[in-house]
Amino acid sequence: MIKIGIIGAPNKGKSTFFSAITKQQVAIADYPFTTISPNVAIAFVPTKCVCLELGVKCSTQYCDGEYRYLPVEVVDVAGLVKDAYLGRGMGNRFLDDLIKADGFIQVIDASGQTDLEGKKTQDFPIEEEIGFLKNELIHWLKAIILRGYQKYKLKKLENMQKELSGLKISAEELKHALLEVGLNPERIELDEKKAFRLASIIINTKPMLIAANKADKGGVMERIQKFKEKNKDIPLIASSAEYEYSLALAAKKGLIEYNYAKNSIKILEGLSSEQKRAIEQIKEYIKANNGTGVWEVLKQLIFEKMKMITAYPVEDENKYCDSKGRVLPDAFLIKSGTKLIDFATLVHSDFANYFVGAIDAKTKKNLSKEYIIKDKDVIKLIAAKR
Ligand SMILES: Nc1nc2c(ncn2[C@@H]2O[C@H](COP(=O)(O)OP(=O)(O)OP(=O)(O)O)[C@@H](O)[C@H]2O)c(=O)[nH]1
Ligand SMILES: [Mg+2]
Repeated sequence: MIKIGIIGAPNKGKSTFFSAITKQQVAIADYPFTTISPNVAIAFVPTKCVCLELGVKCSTQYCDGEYRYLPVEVVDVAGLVKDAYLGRGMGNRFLDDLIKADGFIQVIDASGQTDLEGKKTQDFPIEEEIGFLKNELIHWLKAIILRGYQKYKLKKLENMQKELSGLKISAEELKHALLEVGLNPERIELDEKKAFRLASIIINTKPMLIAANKADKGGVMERIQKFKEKNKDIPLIASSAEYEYSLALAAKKGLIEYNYAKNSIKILEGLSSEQKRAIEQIKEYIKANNGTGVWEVLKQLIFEKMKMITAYPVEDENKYCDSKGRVLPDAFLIKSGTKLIDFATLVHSDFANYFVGAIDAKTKKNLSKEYIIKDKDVIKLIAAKR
């Protein structure tokens, strides 16, 4: 399962964001360092299901007849402060673990009402908050790169990659970064400056999106708009984690029906007039902004930045079901460019050893091991009898 890390300075709404998407209750409060140890849970990201196109009905609770909900792991960590890479605050303790995430969401306080330490202020610049985090990540990665340097000094790329295993950097990515810094992948020689540049290139290749949070506050949308006009290349989406959180909570309490894929809210019986007013306010926001922005952040990160696609393995290519007759029972979130044989291995860890062939259930054509999976492919995998 892919892993998404929620990061940022203290008191920005990271845990609210986490709680809103995973429906897990965690500590949330209006002061810095509320979160100490990491929160980990699953969020279900919606995507249009292939059942619509095929004209069938899925036999799974993870499809609502239009959207398929795909599980991703989400991690919410303590707020990062300046010089976290030197051990300040508590950020560094989990940083080593966090880099294993496949993608990142940086939550910032777009209202500018908290500073880099999470303390109350006015008009704190968005660019400073974004820049600070990247700088911390680069310094911290540079330290990791140099920590193991003695083991791959004057040696090859493979030696360096082995030392940095766990960082989820492919040999290709590392080679690209080394060449860009002007280093020889056959004989690696580093100094502080080159290590910094290398770290910077690697951090910049990590898929990341910025949630410009607390956008529900007065004047914040205008503030975000102004920033966007000046910084067209910075990927930033307005969000209200607070509104999404409130909707999730109200739905859990049975006060409303809420479908976050369709942005539909239905107010049920039993709300006090105050609750009703609060929900109506959120409804208006959602209508004006096409959602709370929270799911938009997650969807854009996964489907656009990380270029993930979905594929459906079946056992019957005519009825699109498994051996028990369950229609489209599984959907896999995979990287675009994944080969059929690697998809098969994801479906069954030992499939590669027993692989005989595969059929495209939409066209009924045979597919080779080297076939590159397309989004919303429905595939029958054929294995040899064991
Ligand atoms: N208005 C508004 N307030 C928000 C939003 N998201 C979070 N908050 C508030 O911001 C404060 C901090 O929220 P948390 O989720 O605890 O923030 P955090 O980034 O996890 O904080 P640390 O764990 O201390 O680093 C709380 O008072 C939240 O209610 C939002 O979208 N809008
Ligand atoms: Mg927190």
